Amino acid sequence: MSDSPHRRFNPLTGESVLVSPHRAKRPWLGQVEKTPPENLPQYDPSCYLCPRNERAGGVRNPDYESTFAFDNDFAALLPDSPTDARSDHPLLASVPERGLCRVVCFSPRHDLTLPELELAAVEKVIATWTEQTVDLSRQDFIHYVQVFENKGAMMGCSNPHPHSQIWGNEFIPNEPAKELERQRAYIHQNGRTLLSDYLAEEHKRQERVLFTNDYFTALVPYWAVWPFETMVIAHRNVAYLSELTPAEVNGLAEILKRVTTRYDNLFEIPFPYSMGFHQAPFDGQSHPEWTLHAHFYPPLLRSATIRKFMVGYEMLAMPQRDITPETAAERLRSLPDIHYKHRV
Ligand code: H2U
Ligand code: ZN
Repeated sequence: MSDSPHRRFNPLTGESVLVSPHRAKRPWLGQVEKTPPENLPQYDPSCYLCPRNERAGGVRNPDYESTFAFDNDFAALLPDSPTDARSDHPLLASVPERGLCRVVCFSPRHDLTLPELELAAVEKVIATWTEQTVDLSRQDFIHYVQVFENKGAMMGCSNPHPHSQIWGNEFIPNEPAKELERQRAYIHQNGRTLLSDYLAEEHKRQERVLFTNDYFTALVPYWAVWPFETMVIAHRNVAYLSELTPAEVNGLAEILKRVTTRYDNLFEIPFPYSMGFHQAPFDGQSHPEWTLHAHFYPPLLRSATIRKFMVGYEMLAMPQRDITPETAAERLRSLPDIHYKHRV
């Protein structure tokens, strides 16, 4: 089946993807991307995220030595938006939404990305995401916290200085809302969590698993849409970053470093992606159905300069992919764990 066109179902969202493996060899005369800049300086005086520099809003960054979190100067959500304005027609529906947005710098070094950081520094990044999640979730109007990283100009990232964002929302956003509904329905029907059953099946088959340690597994999901999409899934049934033990944080850091190193090694460039963690909502309910996981969505398709476009059929009908998730997993598995910049 995997060589002929078929549809795959994503049990986390309830949506499907069309897989057309026979199309992978079609010629490309379309847009070619610029490769990301290499050999950045350790400190850039014009960077608004480097230590001691002034940001766009006029605030000066401290002389920070590991991670650094601050309130986004151009926040998409505000804590004090008026809550009374409602629309007066069901076809013109809107509700006010409050929230808080933060930026988290991974390192004072302008030139280092996640795969190039020491393991202890990646653990520190996870600790900061965790603290910030806990801090935002303490606000009574925040019911969901989204940790995410845009990496590379191709993904709309505004600055190569390694950083991520955290948005705390009043309402559960679309993607986590779909996952909540699907994971809930699954545990009600089966008495087990969706992602633990999925992990067990993937470990049995070994077709899409990239690597695993005692606490986390990285794999190309069966229903992946982006060519080299991956997921990192917790082995234990935890719903929040704050539930991770020190050993699990260490395991997560190791897996994140390995995934991003393989990505960079694939085309020997700082590999662009959007990634983020899906934690359970902070809605005052318990979430036994939820398994903590991360998604990586990288846009590149067949080289450092040819990306996948989500246009045409994807915009009007449904997502479609050419290379199979199994082929993508095979390619990522075959790459070394040593970053190409560190190779002797
Ligand atoms: P990206 O992850 O898309 O690069 O976003 C960086 C964020 O940094 C962006 O949301 C914020 C922007 O609003 N920012 C500041 O908060 N202060 C600045 O001085 C510039 C950018
Ligand atoms: Zn910088």
